Amino acid sequence: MDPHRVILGEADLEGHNTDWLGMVRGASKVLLKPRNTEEVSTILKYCNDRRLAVCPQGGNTGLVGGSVPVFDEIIISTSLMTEIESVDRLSGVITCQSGCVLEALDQYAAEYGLMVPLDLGAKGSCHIGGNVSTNAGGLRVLRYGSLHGSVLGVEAVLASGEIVNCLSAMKKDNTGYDLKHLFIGSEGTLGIITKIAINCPPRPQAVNLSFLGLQTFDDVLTTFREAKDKLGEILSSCEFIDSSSMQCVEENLKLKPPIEPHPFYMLIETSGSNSSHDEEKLSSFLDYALGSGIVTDGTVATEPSRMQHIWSLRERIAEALVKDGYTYKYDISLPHSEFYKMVEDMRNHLGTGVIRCCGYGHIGDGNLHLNITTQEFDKNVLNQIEPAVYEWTAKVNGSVSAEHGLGFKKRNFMHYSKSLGAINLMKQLKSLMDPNGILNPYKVLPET
Ligand code: FAD
Ligand code: 2HG
Ligand code: ZN
Repeated sequence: MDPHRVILGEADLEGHNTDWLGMVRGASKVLLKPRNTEEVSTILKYCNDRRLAVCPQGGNTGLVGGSVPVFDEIIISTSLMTEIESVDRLSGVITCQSGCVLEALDQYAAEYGLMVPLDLGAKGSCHIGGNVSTNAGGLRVLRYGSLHGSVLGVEAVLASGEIVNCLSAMKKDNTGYDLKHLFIGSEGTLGIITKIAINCPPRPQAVNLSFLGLQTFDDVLTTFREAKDKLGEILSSCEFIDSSSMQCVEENLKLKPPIEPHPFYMLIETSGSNSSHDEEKLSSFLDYALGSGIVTDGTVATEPSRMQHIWSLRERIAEALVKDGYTYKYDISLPHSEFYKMVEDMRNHLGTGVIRCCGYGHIGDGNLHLNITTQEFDKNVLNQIEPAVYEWTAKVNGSVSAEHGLGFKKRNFMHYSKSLGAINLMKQLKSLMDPNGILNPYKVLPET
């Protein structure tokens, strides 16, 4: 490999040894940048034969410490694996290498009138391989479903260096076990994903975004239900933000919401193929929502720059929170009936010992982002939050990781959402596919 593809210097490795939140730090001394599947295979075979541990890394935007080494694992970066192999305009399937940056891939899809059915705040740096490896959710799961549905094929390299080609571009393929699903969401512990075939829907020609202010969380739920009923097939996103999250964006990023302060805000997006039809539907939904009082203020954007501003209020909350100091981050699935009670209970429980305890997220998917911040890490605060937050989630049959995965930080909490039998089967699969345990060790599976 040429020297530009083997990174050895401590300074050059610093950013790759540290996660996006700046909370998890490893001490790798080597980062390799393969260009293709064969090179990934050669590297893994070499490492496996010598029992050298590796950490696959995409855009390093993961939020659970899975993308950085724990000790001195060799980092294998997909940053040079950016080739797009094919686009089928009729079926909508794009086949590409795993290092394509999500936003760049989506821009490429746009040239063919298609869109990548996944969007998230980290789109400018995350890789499609990282997205698939974490089964990232994001802003449009409500409309397009999860990557388990959109990803049609995966090519991956096992720890031994063996290449597993499950790169079908067919919408239907029932020939035996659907092995690609093992790689989707396994966070680099079962193989390194080298190529992906993803189903891309037509790019919508008409997009409208409304930003709403609401007085109670019950109103948020009613508005979501009404939006599903009244907007039907054109509803493409339904997100919520509480006032504490919005205050954080205002204070730390100096962004301003387009309406007066409210206890809750919602973003409701429609996407379709006929603007007058969509606008009519959205305006009759808004007339209803404002007329019945479930929404007390709102604005609609159709121009790209206004939509972008409104989206940034939502997408940049994670960045705003980091500026408070230390963030205790929880990404949980909850039944809608219990959704905001979790934030209120936690806020009461923590009292004034924290900067903020806020909730926002993908209300359309039942996915709450509960975030608590303090100036610096405080063990007492952590002990007040955990394990209470996980016990609370388990009691209502929620999930302790809705979309970010388990990585290094959450692996020991898996049992709150998975049975012992399921965890044991996962361990058996890991032993079968990576018998020497070289692939992203200390991640996903619990320590004991
Ligand atoms: P990395 O962070 O580099 O890696 C993530 C995991 O995947 C690691 O375990 C790594 O080892 C593994 N991995 C990476 N590439 C491969 C590969 N080719 N083969 C095998 N394993 C691999 N997530 C959501 O689900 N929804 C959101 O809305 C969302 N918004 C975000 C917003 C911001 C601002 C940020 C910073 C993060 C957000 N995330 C969100 C977290 C999310 O998991 C990622 O951003 C994204 O999916 C990770 O992609 P990445 O390329 O950065 O992967
Ligand atoms: C989002 O939806 C991301 O903005 C990040 O998943 C959530 O940081 C978080 O809590
Ligand atoms: Zn999210």
